[in-house]
Amino acid sequence: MAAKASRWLQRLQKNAAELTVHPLRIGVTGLSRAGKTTFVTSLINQLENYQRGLLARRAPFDRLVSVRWQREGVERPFPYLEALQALQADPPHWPRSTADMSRVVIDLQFRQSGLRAGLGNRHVRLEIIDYPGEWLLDLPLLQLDYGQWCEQISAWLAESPRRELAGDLLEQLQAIDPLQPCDPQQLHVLQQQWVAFLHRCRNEAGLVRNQPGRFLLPGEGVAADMLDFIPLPTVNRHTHAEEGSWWQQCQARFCFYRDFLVRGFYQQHFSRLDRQLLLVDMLAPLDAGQPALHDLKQALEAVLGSFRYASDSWLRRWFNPQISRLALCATKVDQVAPAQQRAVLRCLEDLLTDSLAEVRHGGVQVQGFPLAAIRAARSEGDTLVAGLAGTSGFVRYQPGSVPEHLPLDLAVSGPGLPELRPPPGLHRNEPFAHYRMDDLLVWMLEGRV
Ligand SMILES: Nc1nc2c(ncn2[C@@H]2O[C@H](COP(=O)(O)OP(=O)(O)OP(=O)(O)O)[C@@H](O)[C@H]2O)c(=O)[nH]1
Ligand SMILES: [Mg+2]
Repeated sequence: MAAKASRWLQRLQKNAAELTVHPLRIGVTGLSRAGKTTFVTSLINQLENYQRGLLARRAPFDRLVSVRWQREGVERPFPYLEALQALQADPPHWPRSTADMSRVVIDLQFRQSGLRAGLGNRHVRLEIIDYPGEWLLDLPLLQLDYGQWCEQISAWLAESPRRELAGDLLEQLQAIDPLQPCDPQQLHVLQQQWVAFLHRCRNEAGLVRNQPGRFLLPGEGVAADMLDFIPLPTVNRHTHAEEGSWWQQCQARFCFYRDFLVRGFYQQHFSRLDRQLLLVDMLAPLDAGQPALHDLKQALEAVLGSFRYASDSWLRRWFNPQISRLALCATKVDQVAPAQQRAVLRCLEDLLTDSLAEVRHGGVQVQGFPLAAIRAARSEGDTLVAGLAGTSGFVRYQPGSVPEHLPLDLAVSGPGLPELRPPPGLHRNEPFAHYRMDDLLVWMLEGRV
C-alpha cells in the first residue's frame, strides 16, 4: 500500500515537473552592425544541433533531450529562416540589416540529475529579445526635459566632427525663434534634415551617440508625425512659450517620445529580462581610429547606464529590473588570429573599465566573451583564409596586431581587416563553426537548469 502511494506521489511530482515551465528571458543588444542578427541565428542553430556541436559535451546541454523553436504564435518573430537563406545562398551572404526588435522562443527539455533524476524533465523556455542598442541610448532622455536636451545637443554640435557634419543645418536651426508660431511644414523639413544629419554622423564619421535613437531606427507602430520634433539650439531649460509656438510643438512631441516610446520600452520589455548580452564590434572602431573609439566609449557608457542597479539608482526605483548577468561580447573575433582574440576583449574591457565597475557594483555579474557567432575565416598557421565580401574567391591574409591593452588616449592603430563573407557550406542541420558560443550559452543557463 505504502509502495503504491509513493509511486503515485512520484508520478504526480514527475507530471508537475514536466508541466512547469521555467522562463528565462534573455535580451540581446548591441549598436547597429554589432552582429546581433548573425548571433541569434547561430544561437538557434547551435541549440537545434546540440547533439553534434560543441554543446553536446557541456553541462547542462549533455542532459538536453529536446529543443523546439516555436514558429507560431510569437509576436514579432525573429526572421530565422530568412537569415538561413542568406547564409546558405551561393555565394553566401550575411543576413540583411534589421531595424526593429524581434523575439525568439525556444523550449528546452533537460533530464534532471542527482536527487531529482526521477522527477521528470525540466522545461526551460528561453525567450530571446533582440533589440537595437540605439534604443538604450535614449535612456538619458528620461531624466531630461526638452530644454535640457536642447542644451546638450548644442554642446555636441559645437564640437568636431558634428559641427562640420551639420553644415548649414546648424544655422537654419539657430535662425528659428522658439517663441514664434511653428510652421509644421518647415518643422517636417528640418526634422528630415536632422535625420539625414544623424545618418551622416553614423555612416561618415562612425559616431554612435545619435539622438533621438528612433529617428534612425523607429521600430514598428510609431506614427511618423509624432517624431516631428527637432532640437532648437536657442532653447534652454528656462525657455517657455505659448501653445502653437516652435518650443511648445517640439517640447510636446519630445515629451511623448520620452514618456511613451522610451519609458514604454523599459516598462514592457526591459524590466522583465533575466539576462542581457551586449554585443560589440570592437574591431571596426579599432581600425577606424581614435575618434571612433572615443565615440564608441561614450555610446557604450550610455548603454551600460541601463544596467546600473545600485540600490540608490533611479532605474531600480522606476523599473525594478531583474537582470542578474550581463555578458559583454566582443564579436566577429574570427577575423583575427586565435591568439589575438582575447586581446580584442581586453581592449573592449579597457574602454569600459569605469562603467563595468558601476554595473558590477549594482549587483550584476559581468563576464566577457571574445565571440564569433559564425567563423568566416579559417586559421592556417599564422595566416587566415577567408572569402571577401562581394567576391567569390578566397584570400589568405595576415591580420595586423591588436594591442594588448588600450592606451588612455585611445590612440592605436588597428589590425586593418578586410570585410569577409560567410563561409561556404552552412546548413541549418549542421552546427555552424563558431568561437565560444558554447561558453556563452553555458554561462547564460547556469543556475537555471
Ligand atoms: N567575420 C564575421 N563577421 C560577422 C559575424 N557576425 C556578423 N558579422 C558581420 O557584421 C555584419 C553585421 O552583422 P549583423 O548580424 O547584421 O549585425 P546587427 O547587429 O544585427 O546589425 P543591424 O541589424 O544592422 O543593427 C554582417 O553583415 C557581417 O559582415 C561573425 O560572426 N563573423
Ligand atoms: Mg540585425
